[in-house]
Amino acid sequence: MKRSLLITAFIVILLVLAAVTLTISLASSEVKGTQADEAASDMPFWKTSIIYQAYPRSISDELPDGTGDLVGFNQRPSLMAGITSKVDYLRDLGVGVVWLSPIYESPMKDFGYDISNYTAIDPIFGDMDDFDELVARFHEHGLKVIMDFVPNHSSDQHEWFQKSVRREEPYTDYYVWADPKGTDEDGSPIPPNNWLSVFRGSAWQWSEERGQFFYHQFLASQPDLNFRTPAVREDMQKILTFWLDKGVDGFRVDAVLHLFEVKDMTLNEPEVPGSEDPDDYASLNHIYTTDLPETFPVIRDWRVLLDQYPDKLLMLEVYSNNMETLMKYYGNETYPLADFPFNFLLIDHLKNRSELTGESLRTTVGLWLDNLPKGKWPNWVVGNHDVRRVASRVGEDLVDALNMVILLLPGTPVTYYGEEIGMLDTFISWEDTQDPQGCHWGPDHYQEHSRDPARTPMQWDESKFAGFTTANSTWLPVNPNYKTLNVAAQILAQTSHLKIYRELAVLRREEVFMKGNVSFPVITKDIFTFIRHLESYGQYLVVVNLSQKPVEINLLQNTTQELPQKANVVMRSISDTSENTKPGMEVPLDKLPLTAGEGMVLTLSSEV
Ligand code: TEU
Repeated sequence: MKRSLLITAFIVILLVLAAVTLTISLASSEVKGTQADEAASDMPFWKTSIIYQAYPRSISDELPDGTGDLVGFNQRPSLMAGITSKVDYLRDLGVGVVWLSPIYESPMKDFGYDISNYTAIDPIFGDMDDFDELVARFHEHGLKVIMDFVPNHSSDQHEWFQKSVRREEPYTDYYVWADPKGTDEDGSPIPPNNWLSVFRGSAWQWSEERGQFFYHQFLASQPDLNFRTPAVREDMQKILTFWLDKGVDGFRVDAVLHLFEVKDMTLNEPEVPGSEDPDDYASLNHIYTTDLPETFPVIRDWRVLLDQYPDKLLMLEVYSNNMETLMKYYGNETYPLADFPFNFLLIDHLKNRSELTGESLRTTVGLWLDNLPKGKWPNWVVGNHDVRRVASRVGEDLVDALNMVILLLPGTPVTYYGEEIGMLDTFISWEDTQDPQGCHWGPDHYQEHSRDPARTPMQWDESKFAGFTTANSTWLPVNPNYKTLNVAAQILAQTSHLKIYRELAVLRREEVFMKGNVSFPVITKDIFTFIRHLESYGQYLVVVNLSQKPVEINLLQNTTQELPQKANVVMRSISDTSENTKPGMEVPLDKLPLTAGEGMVLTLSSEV
């Protein structure tokens, strides 16, 4: 009797203790959450969030026709239900903003970047109700939605173009039309100048019906709109207003550099010395067709329009490596333009592993930070739908480290779908090639130019077609590595790229990452490091081994600033299985072992 009483008392004490511990831990996690939210509360959403680029053709296919779509889980319940059904995944991933590549009505010659109706959803993705539901569901879960906006050109199937060809007012000057320079010996009209398409060959296409050439910076089925025509600008304002009124949270603007061309169509662009292929866009210096000063008032109008709504994001695609050119697109304090032009410097820099060193990475990161106009905010991009996947370019071993770098440097990271699980390029045969840029280079050179390898379906699980569709085929092949490289496997695994990514997404919400400053204490050929520091909020050290071999480094010897003897590991790349550097452990900074390509995040306890 006595014994059973004792046992009961013991159990009661245990239960009370467990309840107290649970309450304390809940309370402390609440405190942590509140702190993070406070850190974010006085900053616009796009500064505190990760932006996730969803390429809608390749996220999830519900309809199912082998191409991804938007349709909502509620409307057509199914295991696979378009992007909308991935809202929980995205929220759990820790991203705050989802940028959708174009979903407008389109003949899909350039996979949505050729728009035939700017205010309609292409049936391949669903309809306007599906879109409204996507926005509602995303907003419900605290996610923002950014639309891709493609003002430089429309599809040749757009009503405006059809009417422009026929010189129907007010559309006559909606596009860039020019008379021929003359006729060749066969009597064919000669284009007005030597301007080239980004996708190869002349940028001029003859219209028999109108008896003039039209200009196309990209495909001939993507005629350039004429921004010198006020009605075009007004229509673009109306289109933006339409989507803003629907509740979208901002825009990513396509091909901004190409918005204007000089008025004088007799001017030829100078050739780049030594270029051998006259059809290659890179063979000319694009002084008359890119980055014209007329662009800025147009962007300014968009900024002003967006500012009539609370909290809207404007980000611009400006492909340039000229810092002065790039920074102009931020505008300045009295003439604000974009919240940011994308920072593609890392994409350019991370072409392959052989050129990647701690020093070169430091220089590239510094280029953006040091040139940033006063009060402006950085951003970091390592991949998108126009380039090969970063894990294929520089090596799978660097996946975690690069996510640490872009998520923990000051500024907004942009993640291209699949980067969180380390997706790789998919080999696409010439027969399967879809991308017009690849097709234009022909069977011998398509591989160097095709963008298809980075656009293949998201790898969700190990079921057929990686859980992307129940159709019998997919618009681009699924990467054969999907059986092992997929979201479900990485959720189950004890350590995975996905888990690291999720942890990073939580960590970066701390005040020190939102508001702290950055320094680069140790930079060598192999090693890239940075410290994030905020007075009275502590400091974090990120260390990356860019070499392809394991190293043991002495950070204390090579440092430009005082470092403590020891630090505590917060997280490390999944390749590191050492018993001595497990998260939570104290490690010596004069003898820090790192695997090839490893990234490690540490806390420095003492102020330095
Ligand atoms: O890319 C356009 C763009 O700016 C680049 O292609 C750039 O012109 C080139 O790299 C210069 O060397 C956007 C989209 O991202 C792309 O997918 C589309 O194909 C293109 O516009 C046309 O809309």
